[in-house]
Amino acid sequence: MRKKLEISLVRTKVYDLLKEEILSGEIHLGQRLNVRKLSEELGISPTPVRDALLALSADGLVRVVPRVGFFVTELTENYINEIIESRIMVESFCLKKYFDEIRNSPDILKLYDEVKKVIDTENRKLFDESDEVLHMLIVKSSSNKTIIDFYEKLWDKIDLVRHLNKRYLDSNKEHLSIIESILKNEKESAIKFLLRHIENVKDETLKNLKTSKVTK
Ligand code: NI
Repeated sequence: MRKKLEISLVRTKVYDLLKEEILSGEIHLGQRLNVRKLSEELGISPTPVRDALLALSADGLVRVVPRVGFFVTELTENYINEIIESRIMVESFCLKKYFDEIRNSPDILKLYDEVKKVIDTENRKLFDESDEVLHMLIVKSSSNKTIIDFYEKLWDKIDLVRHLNKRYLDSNKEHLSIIESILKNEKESAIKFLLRHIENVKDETLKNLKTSKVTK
């Protein structure tokens, strides 16, 4: 019983560690993840490492090649299109259906200030944070646990491609337009601005994917 608990704790720790290294780019996209090497480096048995990698593959961050091994998911045009389509599906649905909840949320005004702060400071980290808050706010306002769970898993994949969006100051302006439309109670224009924003993110991500393959 106690042994089992320890194994699952180690697995969770390995999972968190690897996930952080993948999302931060410390472990490169497409890089092979060797179970034996990782377990030696971490000083633990291979089992929790393998379990953690399987959990990451269920999240879509790691790819399993049978009889070959584990690899960090490589970004392809198709993969990015899938992420973008899923975003459009969830975010536009939630913005449309839960518009009033979003508009009346106590977080929206705070977010508005944060987004304006990005304009003044041009701080990328601040942008990344407010980006996550805005898109999560739209989805979380649904209070639909199933949709929120789905979107949180999706966000990990969005995180994986986020460094490819270099036009963050333009993205920030788009966020501002979305929020201002919400605050002015202009639902149709908020939806229009959101869709345009996600399309722009897609174009930029695909454009930079083609030029950054070797360097990343
Ligand atoms: Ni955004």
